[in-house]
Amino acid sequence: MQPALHLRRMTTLRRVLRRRLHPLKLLIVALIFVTFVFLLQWEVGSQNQQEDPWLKDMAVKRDAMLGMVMGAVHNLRDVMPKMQIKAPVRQQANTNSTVCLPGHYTAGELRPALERPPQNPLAPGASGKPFLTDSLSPEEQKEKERGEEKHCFNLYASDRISLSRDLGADTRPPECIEQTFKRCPSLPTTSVIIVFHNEAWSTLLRTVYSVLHTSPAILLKEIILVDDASVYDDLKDKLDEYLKQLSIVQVVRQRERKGLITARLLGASVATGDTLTFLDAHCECFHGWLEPLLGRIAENYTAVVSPDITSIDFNTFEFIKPSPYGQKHSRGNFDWSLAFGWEGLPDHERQRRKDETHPIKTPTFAGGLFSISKEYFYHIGSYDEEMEIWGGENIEMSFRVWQCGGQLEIIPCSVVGHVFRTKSPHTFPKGTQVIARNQVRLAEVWMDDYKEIFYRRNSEAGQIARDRLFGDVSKRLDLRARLQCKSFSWYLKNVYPEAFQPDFKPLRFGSVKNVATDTCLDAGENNQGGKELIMYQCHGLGGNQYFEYSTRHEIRHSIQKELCLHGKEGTVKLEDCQYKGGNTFVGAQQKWALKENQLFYIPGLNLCLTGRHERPTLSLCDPSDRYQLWSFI
Ligand SMILES: [Mn+2]
Repeated sequence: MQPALHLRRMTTLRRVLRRRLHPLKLLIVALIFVTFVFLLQWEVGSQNQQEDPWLKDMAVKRDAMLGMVMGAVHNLRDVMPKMQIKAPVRQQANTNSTVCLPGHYTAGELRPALERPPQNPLAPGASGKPFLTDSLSPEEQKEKERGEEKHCFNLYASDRISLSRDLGADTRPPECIEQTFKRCPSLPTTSVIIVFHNEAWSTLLRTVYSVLHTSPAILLKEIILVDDASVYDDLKDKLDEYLKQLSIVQVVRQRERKGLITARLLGASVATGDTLTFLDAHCECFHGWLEPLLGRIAENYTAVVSPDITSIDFNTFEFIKPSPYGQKHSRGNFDWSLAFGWEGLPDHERQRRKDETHPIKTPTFAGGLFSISKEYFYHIGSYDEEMEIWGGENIEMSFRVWQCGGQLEIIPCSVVGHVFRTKSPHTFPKGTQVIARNQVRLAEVWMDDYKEIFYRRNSEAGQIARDRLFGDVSKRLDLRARLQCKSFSWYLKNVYPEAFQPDFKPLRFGSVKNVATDTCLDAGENNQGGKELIMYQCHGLGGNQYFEYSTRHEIRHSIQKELCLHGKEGTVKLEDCQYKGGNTFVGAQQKWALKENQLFYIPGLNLCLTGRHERPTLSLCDPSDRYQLWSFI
């Protein structure tokens, strides 16, 4: 009896003890938890502090301690009741199923597809230097002029510069030169697609060799030349024959001239790389141009990236090299006639970038030179296949990429030269109406109500829109709906808040016709502000003769820049508008009243606009003077 009772007591005691121990365990857990939370707070709090050795030491100790606490927490986890819902285990994106090694690519791994043969440093244009062709014999001069007429650049010079010329030392900023690229996720491969139409042999082949000499072999899948129905003989069989020695280069041909957009789609359709890199047919690539573009896409699959485009002089073929100290960068913009332009970076964008390896966000892109993931290219709607020839496709793609969740960037460490010409040597098969039609298509699909601002400024486009002569856009609207793309006002607010937004409904708009002379107020050629206006025959096309009487009573000529009719002691000029949105306001010189609907009157100066002289001026108001009567037509 006795021992049995004793035994029973012992078990009860143990049970009690066990029960008693339970709250104790909980207390330990709670204590550890509190310490853990405290340490986490510390971690967050110390993130912005400067790192000095003492702090670093502390941080190491703290991390060790944190490790111990975490270990304890893990050990005790099993005794705690499983009531808490844990955060889901983050799934690794499975885009890169191929095994890749840790670390960074070595220079050896990134050897070019084709080693550049030794170059004579004294040869014409060597090291990217200018080739001067000022003192030529009469025959040479003739050859030069013939080339210039055909291509609008100095073909004579280009033909004498090595197809494999080097561009001298790598002058990019040090952080670009020293930039290395992770092996994991690996850099994607690329297919370089070059569209050409009647390109000169030497510029086309120099572009090809330049890509081969500067692109790592492991990244360059192929070069695809797309011939958009060239008529020059040497670009046919001779080109095919010549390219047989370069197995990585192939030519696909478009029999009928259909333009850049269809040609690029044709090139993309045969491409086998992970990414597509579009180049013009008269480019030269600088040291290390490809890796930063592909590196950015590896980092962000939705990034559509352009190199920093530098100039190859169309007369001397000098390659303008980047500066080691970095340069004032530009980004792409657009005006309300939907023309692409360049502008300096706003302060917030400059401050956001820590060094030159950081991408520049850009509202629009020039669209000639860029890389994009091939999958993303199709996902985001490649190009509007019903756009013709050329024009507007870059603005279309800019709006589309941003509104549908991607980003458009310029990568300053990637430098590619391009021969910028002052005019195009090519004919437009159907005239400029093609561009207006392309622009209407993009406005109809992406710009919502803002399209009216454009239509007012381009009468031809406005007419195409009203007559519905822009073709079927339903497929593009479907794409916009399917990708759940954001509105144009979202784009303006978030991507290009610096853009001036003109009135949706100006009080008056159109051309301003003088009753006495029957001619129209005209900004004159290339008036960027600061110049007087002219009187010119009314053409009804908008452009230089487009003015609007704004709700703030300015007479705005807002096509490229925001310019306003500005009165000053008898003269009238176009000046930067004083009202720029936000807290700015219209000054007395830019505030107009339309008296009796026909007198353009500045109350601040008590003067009226007159067309009596060669140029519009200001004079004392006289309603009986027909030269002072104007009307919007
Ligand atoms: Mn070009």
